[in-house]
Amino acid sequence: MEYCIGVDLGGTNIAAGVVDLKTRRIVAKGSVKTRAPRPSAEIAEDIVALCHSIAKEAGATLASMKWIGVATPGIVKDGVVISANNLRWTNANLANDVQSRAGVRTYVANDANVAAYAEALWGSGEHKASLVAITLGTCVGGGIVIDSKIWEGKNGFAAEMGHTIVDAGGRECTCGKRGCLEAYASATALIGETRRMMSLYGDSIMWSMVDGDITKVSGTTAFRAAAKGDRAAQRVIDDFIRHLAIGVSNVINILQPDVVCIGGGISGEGDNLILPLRREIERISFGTDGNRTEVVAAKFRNDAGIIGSALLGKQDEVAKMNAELQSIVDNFATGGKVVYSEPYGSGHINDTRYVIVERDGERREYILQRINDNVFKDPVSLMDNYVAVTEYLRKIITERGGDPDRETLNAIKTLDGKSCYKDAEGKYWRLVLFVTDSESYDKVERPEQFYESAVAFGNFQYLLRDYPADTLNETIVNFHNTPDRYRQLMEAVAGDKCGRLSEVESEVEFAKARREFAYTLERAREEGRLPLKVTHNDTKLNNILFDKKSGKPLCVIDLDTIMPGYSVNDFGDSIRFGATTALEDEIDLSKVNFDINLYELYVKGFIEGAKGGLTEGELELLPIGAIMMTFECGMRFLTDYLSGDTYFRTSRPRHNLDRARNQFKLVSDMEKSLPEMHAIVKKYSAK
Ligand code: ADP
Ligand code: GN1
Ligand code: MG
Repeated sequence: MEYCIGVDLGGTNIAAGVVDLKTRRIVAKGSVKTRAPRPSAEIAEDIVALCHSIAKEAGATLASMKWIGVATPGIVKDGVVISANNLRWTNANLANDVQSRAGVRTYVANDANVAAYAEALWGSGEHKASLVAITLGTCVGGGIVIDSKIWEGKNGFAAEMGHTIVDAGGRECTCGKRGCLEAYASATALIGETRRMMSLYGDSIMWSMVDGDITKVSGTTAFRAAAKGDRAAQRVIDDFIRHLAIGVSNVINILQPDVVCIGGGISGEGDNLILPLRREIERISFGTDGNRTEVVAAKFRNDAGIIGSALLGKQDEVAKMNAELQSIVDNFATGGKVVYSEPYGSGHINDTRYVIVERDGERREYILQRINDNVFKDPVSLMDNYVAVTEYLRKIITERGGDPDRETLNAIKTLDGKSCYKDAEGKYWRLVLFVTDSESYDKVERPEQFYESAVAFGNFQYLLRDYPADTLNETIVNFHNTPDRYRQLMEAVAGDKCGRLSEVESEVEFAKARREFAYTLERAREEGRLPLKVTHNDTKLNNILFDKKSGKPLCVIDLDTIMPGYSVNDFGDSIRFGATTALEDEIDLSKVNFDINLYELYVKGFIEGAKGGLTEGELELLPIGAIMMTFECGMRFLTDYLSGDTYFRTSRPRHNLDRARNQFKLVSDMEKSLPEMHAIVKKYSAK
């Protein structure tokens, strides 16, 4: 659970929400009246009470929150509200007032900065290094985020875009100066101008739109009328966009950010606003075509305050993480500045991060992985396999005119020519080209997708049919030796290190009843009915990357366990993960059922992909491989549960036990379907 709280402190209401950083959802929400003006300590009391109540509603406690973030009006520097007119505060140490009462690390920032932060991390600035947000509301606010950090300026006054001057000596602004952007581009200004033009043009259709009542004019009136060809309205809009474009262009010419995002109520106009605004900005600002600052409408509206403030703690986290990752990336040949990083994927073994690295003004995407040295005892010989196999595949892909940067993995060499970097603590890291525009799935989303993944895994084996098996290192000894996995389970049962045995007795019985079965493939091998081949050994659906555009399989990944093995196990591992109605993590076993239709699709694809490369013995043993891998995986989860969850990554208590039960449920289903499973293999191998 990664929960934190975002508080949106306004002049009238205090709204707060518990935000789940993993799912990006607000899981509980609440609000109370601000009753300003009151001292910061009093308001902090109410904020903390509200935080307690929403934490409870989210099924958690305040103490379990990672942090609290608060968005406040006014000028803020390092958690202190220097001044806030509508709260009547000067130098209020709100961060401290909340933190000391809540006992949870608290961050405070200006509300426009917070809205910019939501947008930068989870909105239009996601994966970008810099974003400037301009909020068009009653006032015009702004926020600057660079490398996931809000720029407050030396005194907290930064990003006051509304008071940059777009017309020297022009309209009077509420701040007392003349010609400020706010006097032209706020909702207030837009409404004022709409009314003024209506007074000048009695024949404007805007009059009928407001039933002749000028007090009914809103920020959308002129936009709607202009879309219908009303000239007076068009003049309002042109004037509005011209000034806004000057304001935005000034920002672009100074900062050249990746993104400028326009928020606030008026941004709801969408393309009616953004398209002409972009045209005008392109005309008057610097930038090269194809590589200009993007100008977009904000993704977040009402929840920007809660989401953005809930994310405030990321500033410290990201800075720390980037510094750590930087010291790793610096050792690779195509190093550069780490401008972005985030945990990535749902693998159970390695520590995987997506990173963006900038070098010579160009950004490149990578996957940076800390190789799990608890699982892989010799990461260097693992990387020898990895590099040898990927170079072999690269050649084949290049020869047949494919894209070797996307159709296979590519490890970047370290400065001293090695394929992974060993840090001062003895941890091993690899940097791999990120396969662009790709995604992986934890569950089959479309049946054809499963069929296609079967062709891809079958074909992967086919491509490696001539690869010299004896040159490969065994990265995990006895990896898919099921009798040995059974032995390990019995050892864990006998040791009962964590006192969990009483909880899993029926699962242990389930395994014991299949002791003989565990030997089936090893016996077939001894009897010469099952050849050893170069196999992948971890053929879960999420170890294939699909092209985001075409939806087709692009690249087989997770090459840590390429070793001599049985093709029927590669087949079986895909079945246990994919030919089911639920995720591997599903707790409700009534939802976990073997899906024979998906099984059939996979059989068809795997046999096709193998291009006649499967022997009669292998074909006959495919259904056994499916049950074997499911049984083996269930035993592995159970063993790990009994041993204290040291192998597979878990994110909740009993996670491995739930997974074991899930797999055993599938084993039972498959056992019942075995005759049908054989018949299906026959159907497709006869062709
Ligand atoms: P694990 O052994 O922990 O499963 P993986 O190597 O499979 O580690 O990586 C975990 C996840 O990261 C994958 O399921 C995939 O979503 C993503 N991933 C890994 N390598 C790449 C890559 N080169 N490009 C894009 N995504 C990748
Ligand atoms: C692990 O690495 P990942 O998450 O793709 C495991 C597989 C298991 C699988 C269960 C090296 O796969 O063997 O079948 O979890 N990989 C290793 O989901 O042990
Ligand atoms: Mg994986």
